[in-house]
Formats: sequence, structure tokens, C-alpha cells
Amino acid sequence: MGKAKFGIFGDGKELAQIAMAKAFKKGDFRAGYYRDQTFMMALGELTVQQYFAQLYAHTNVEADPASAGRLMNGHFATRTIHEDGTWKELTSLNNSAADISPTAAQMPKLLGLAYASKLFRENKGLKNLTQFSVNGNEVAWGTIGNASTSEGMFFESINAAGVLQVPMVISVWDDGYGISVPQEYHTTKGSISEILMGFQRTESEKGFEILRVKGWDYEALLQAFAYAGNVARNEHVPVLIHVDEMTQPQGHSTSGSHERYKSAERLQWEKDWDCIAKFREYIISNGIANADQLDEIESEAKTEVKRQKEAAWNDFSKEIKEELEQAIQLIRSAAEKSNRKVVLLQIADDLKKTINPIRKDVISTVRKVLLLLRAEPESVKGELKAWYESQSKNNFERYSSHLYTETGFSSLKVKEVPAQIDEKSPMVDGREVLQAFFDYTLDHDSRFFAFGEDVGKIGDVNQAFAGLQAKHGEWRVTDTGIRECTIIGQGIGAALRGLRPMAEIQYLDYLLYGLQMLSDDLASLHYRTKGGQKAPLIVRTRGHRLEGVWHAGSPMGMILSSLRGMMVCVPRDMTQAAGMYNTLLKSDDPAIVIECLNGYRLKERLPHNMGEYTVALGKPEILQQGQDVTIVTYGSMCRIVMEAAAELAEIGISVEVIDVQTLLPFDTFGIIGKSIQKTNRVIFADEDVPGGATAFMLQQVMDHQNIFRHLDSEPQTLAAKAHRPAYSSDGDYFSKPSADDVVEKVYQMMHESNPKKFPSL
Ligand SMILES: Cc1ncc(C[n+]2csc(CCOP(=O)(O)OP(=O)(O)O)c2C)c(N)n1
Ligand SMILES: [Mg+2]
Repeated sequence: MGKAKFGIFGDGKELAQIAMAKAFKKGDFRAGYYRDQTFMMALGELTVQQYFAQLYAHTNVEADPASAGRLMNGHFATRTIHEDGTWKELTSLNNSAADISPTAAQMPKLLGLAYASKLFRENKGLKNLTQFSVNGNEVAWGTIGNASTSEGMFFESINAAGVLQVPMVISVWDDGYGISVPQEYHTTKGSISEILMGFQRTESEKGFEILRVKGWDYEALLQAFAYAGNVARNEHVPVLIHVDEMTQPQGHSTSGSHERYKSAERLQWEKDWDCIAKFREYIISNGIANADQLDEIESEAKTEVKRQKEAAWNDFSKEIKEELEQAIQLIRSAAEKSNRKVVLLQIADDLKKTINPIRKDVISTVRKVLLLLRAEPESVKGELKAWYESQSKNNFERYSSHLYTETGFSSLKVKEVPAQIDEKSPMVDGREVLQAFFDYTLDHDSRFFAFGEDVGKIGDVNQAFAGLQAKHGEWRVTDTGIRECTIIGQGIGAALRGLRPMAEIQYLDYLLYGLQMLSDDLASLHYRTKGGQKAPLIVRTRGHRLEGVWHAGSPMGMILSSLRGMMVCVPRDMTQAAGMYNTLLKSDDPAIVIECLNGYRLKERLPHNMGEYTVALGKPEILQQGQDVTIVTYGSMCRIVMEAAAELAEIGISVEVIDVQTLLPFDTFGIIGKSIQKTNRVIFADEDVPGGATAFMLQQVMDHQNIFRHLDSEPQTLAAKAHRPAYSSDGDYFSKPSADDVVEKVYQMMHESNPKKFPSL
């Protein structure tokens, strides 16, 4: 009827979900996909009314607790934190991670949810965190469609779960299709359980327990899920349940009919073997109920669903109708005072006639009216304008709030404590500054653990964790397989369960493997649940500048565009990095910190108050005061710009150098703008491609710091070449901005402003 835009449903997959709900226990977690409505309802975590509220995009958290209308229907979630940002008692709740649409993307986080149980059981320091776990007894239950098992991240997650031996039960809902494409296009030998058989554990080898069961066979389903739950919970062995012979009676979604791609025989088979039909036969043949009783239950159920559907619609549309009425009244009352009376009354009448109005109808009309009234006095339009402004605030809250933490756990609210450095502070390698910080944190926060490729035994490839595994144990400082996507998922899942993981991506250039999880899942988590869940994961990586195409990248534009919802920290040295980590560990916003790959062996002074000092996010630091030109930069470029500034000073040009420190948030203190007011000239410099983060920095300062009227020269950017950096020192020199480039760029700017004093080079 046009009331909802899109629908996707769980028909044909109900029975297995009831069996899964029976095996699910309080404290457990689900990470699944859009077919799981029956499971959520069976647990009591979703009402029919809430289901429809999401379908209509009701923006109230009470109406749609999973997403407050921000996600399409079929995206399930429970709320794991209170409004003030504190954790709920997760062990006494049924928990569901917040779903996302990309197929198989529930898998990496599922691994992390299960891995947390492993840690809670094995890491004795976590025993008192009973709010999150009772001795690691919690199972992470995953669901995935048969076709989605073709995704790489499915296989990566399965392998990692087998290696880690985590309590994860992954169920494949197999209906033989992925939208229109049949099984033979997806899966070798047409059967996911068959091809995964090599993962089956044996008496002598660890691995998976693999089960296969038919989606309409109720007793077998009950048995399979109960067995799977016990094995996972008690033994911490992962289980795969391949549930086949499922159906999809309504086609994939409301967007198309399955008659287009299923044969008549298949359609008939789906009718005959649908799990509800078979369940009915089972109930009758076992004398549990007769056909009349079942008919009655079905008819009552239909009535009840219709009632809840209507309640959801009324609740959803009531609010909008009220707004519509207010707008109409205000337009009419403005009309009475306006010289456009006839037009305005007509607009109000048209708005009144809108069938199933949405907010856009109301707000768009009001904006058009305000445009019509542009020349009329406040006495005519003031009230309407005020109403529009207050609605804009409401709508921001409805559609755009909670991108970042809004509670007292916001990283922006962490108290700034300066590093204590004096001439007595020992000069050490940069990596030793980090090492001291990590050692302190491992001592002081039992929830903190770090993991990644080569992080454990050797203490990461640059040795910031050197010796710390030996000191703090394998559950705190941990090696992983080479699998960036699931390293990120492992971190997200563990962070969702109250831990403080630091997931390491060995080199920034390999972030791409994990970027999808960061972008689709982590960065959107707080926003898409409207503050219902948090996963304060810190991603640690290193980049910007060393050698060659895959060890010197600085794709900050890519990160900035894909990771809104995360903090993006770009410390210039390890002292700043440690301070940023400390800020992040004292708060809840997820973050990526990019250390300077060429900075680990450079000498820095070790602060006296290691583990106590913090770095304020969004607060640039002026590295050198100057009068002529402001250069805004970050990361490894700070040293290069400082070198150039020294050269420029010798030829009479005074440069103010600013390190932004974090790209997200970006200079919330207005420090760059103030500098430009003084110098009237600015260059944004970095090692990203042209139009990358330099363009971002320029846009931020132009849009938010009102600098245009202070500029005496065109604002400039200085970036690397558009290609990836070539190998060797010459490759670096000709690919990335050098001190010479900075000097020339600044000089050129000065030449343009005063060619006499600064003749062309
Ligand atoms: C990464 C990605 N690619 C494509 C899609 C579009 N898409 C949504 S569902 C789907 C088919 C999934 O089939 P299956 O896993 O068998 O689940 P089913 O719907 O059959 O239960 C596709 C291709 C998507 N959501 N994500
Ligand atoms: Mg399918």
C-alpha cells in the first residue's frame, strides 16, 4: 500500500530458528542476517509491532529498539548499553549484535563475539567481570544464507574459528538460492557442509563439529541445536550446522517475484516441503493438536499480527500527522498576514490532502513557503520559521545523531593531562615510549589486550610490545594468522562484550583488507543503533612513509571518506601516539591510530607520567610560530615541514607549522583559523594523493573557520604524486613531498605576493 518502502522476510526458515532459540541462553550473542525474525521473536526480543515499526522507519528507539528507523526491516539488534553509555548486565540478557546488510559481514564480528568467551574463560584477570561473562560460558550464534558462504570473509572466519577454538555456532540457512542464482553457481559440489568436511575435528585433531539437518525436520533440528550449543559452550569447539531443504515462499524480498527464476517443480516442492507445512503435519500426526485447533491458532495469529501492524502504523503516523497539522496551521496563519494569501492557502490545502504523509512532505512544503515569504517581514513568517528551526533540531536528532559517543564517555571529554618531559627524561627509541605505555596499560587495565600478526612473540614488527607477551601472558599480547578482515572482526566482537581490544593491522597499506568491516560495521555501529551499542575498538597501524608501493602508503582520504563514526589519529611521534591511546582507552569512541612507520628508531624523551598523560583529540599543536605562511600537516610530514621551515627561515621567510594531530575530529578548537588570521596564507601538506586528506583539511577550515576573508593568497595544497610511491630513496624523493618541495611551494607563494623581495627561482 506504499506505507513501507521495502520488505524482506524470514518465511521458510522459521523452524530452525525456533530450535536455535531453545538452545540460546542468557548472556549468549547472536550475529546474523535479515531472515532471523522468528528467532528474535522466539527469544522475546522482538514484537510484531516493533517489526512493523522498523518496516515503516519509525524513528523512536522505543518503537524500533534495533535501529530507531535507521535501517531497513530485518536488521535485528538488542540494546547493550544504557542511555548514559554504561553497559547493561549482558549476562542476564539475550544479546544480538546489530545486523548489517553486506552478505557474510556478520561473520568476522561473530568470531570476535566467540573469542571474547575464550578470553573470559582463559584469562584469569577477567574473572571479576561477571556483567559480561560467567567463565566464558557464552556461545556466539551466527546465521548466514547459503549463497553468502561464497564470500571470502566466510571462509576466513571459519578458518580462524577453527584455529582459535572458540564457542561459535554458525548456521547456514540453505534455501538453494541467493536471490535468483541457484546453488551450482555458489558452492563447489553444491554443499557447504560437504566442502567444509576437512574442518571436522577428529579424536586427535582439533577442528569443527559439522552437522547437517533438514530445515523442516523439527526433532532433528532440536537435537542438532541442543548438541551444538552444548559442544560450543562446554568444550569451546566451533560448530557448523548446515540447515538445508529450506524454502523462500515469498521470493527474496518485496522487490521481485521468484516465479521469474524458479521452475514449476521447484515452486511446488517449496509448497510441499515448507517447514510450516511440515510442522503442521508433524503436530497432527503426533497427536499434539488437530487440524481445527491449528486452523484456529493460525487465524488468531493473523488477527493478532494485523492488530500489531495497525498499532505500529498508527503510532508511526500519529507523530507525523501532528507535525503536518502544526505546519498547516502555521502556514494558514502566515497566509492571513501575507500578500501571498491565496497561494499559501492552496499550499496548505494541498499538504492536507497528502495520502500517508511523511516528514519530507511537511518539511519540504514549509521550506518552499519560507522561500515564497522571503521578502515578507518577521511578523508574517516568524512563527513558521521558528517552528521549522525547532523541527530541524528534532530531525537532526532523528536522522543524524549518535555518529559519535554523546555521553560522558565521549573521547572529547577526556581530561587533557600534559606529558611531563624535562631534561632528565631519558632519550629512548620511539618504540620504547610505546612499549612503556603498553606495559603500564597491561598492568593497569585487565580488559586491555593487543593482537595481530607478529604482535605476540616478537612484540610486533617494530617491537613496541617486545617482551610484553612473556611478562603479561599470551591472552594479553597475542599473535594471529594473516587475516586482516577477521582481525578487525575479532576486535569488534570482543569490544561489543565489554573488553578493550587493540587490533593491529601490520601496515597501513593492508588496511584495505579490513576496511570493509571498519566501514560497514564498526564506524556505523553507534549511529545505526542510535546509541544502543558500542564497540570501543582501537585499531593500531603504521604507515605514511618507509619504502615502496606497499610499505609507504598514506591513503588518508580513503580512510576519512569511509570511517566517519571513528576517530582518526595521526600522531607525529610515539609520545603523541601513547597519549592518544590513553585518551581512547579512557573513552568509548572507536578509533584508528596511524603511527609513523619511520619513527620507531628516532629518539624521543620518555615522559615521567607514562600512562597518565593524555592527548586531546581535535586539538592541533603549533610546532613552530611564524608570521608569513601557515603550513598545516600531520604524521611523518611534520618533520619534513619543520626541516623546510628551518631552510625558509634562512632566506627570510617565517613559517608557522601546525600538526593537526587528529583528522577526525578536526581542529574543534579553531587553532588553524586563528593562525591564518595572523599569517593570511595557508598550505595544507601531506603524503596522500592530491585531493585526498589535504582537500579534506582545506574544506574543514573553509567551511568551519571562516578564513576566506583573511586570505591574501590562494590557499594551497601540497600532496604526494597521484601514484603509489616508488621503491628506494629516490622513489620516495620523487613520489612524496620532500623538504625541497615544501620550500619551493612556500617560496612560490611569497614570490606571488612580493616578486621584488622574492624573485622567481
Ligand atoms: C556484499 C553484498 N553483495 C550483494 C548483496 C545483495 N544481496 C542481498 S541478499 C543476497 C543474496 C543472499 O543469498 P543467501 O545468502 O542465500 O541468503 P537468502 O536471502 O537466500 O536467505 C544478495 C546478493 C549484499 N547485500 N551484500
Ligand atoms: Mg539462499
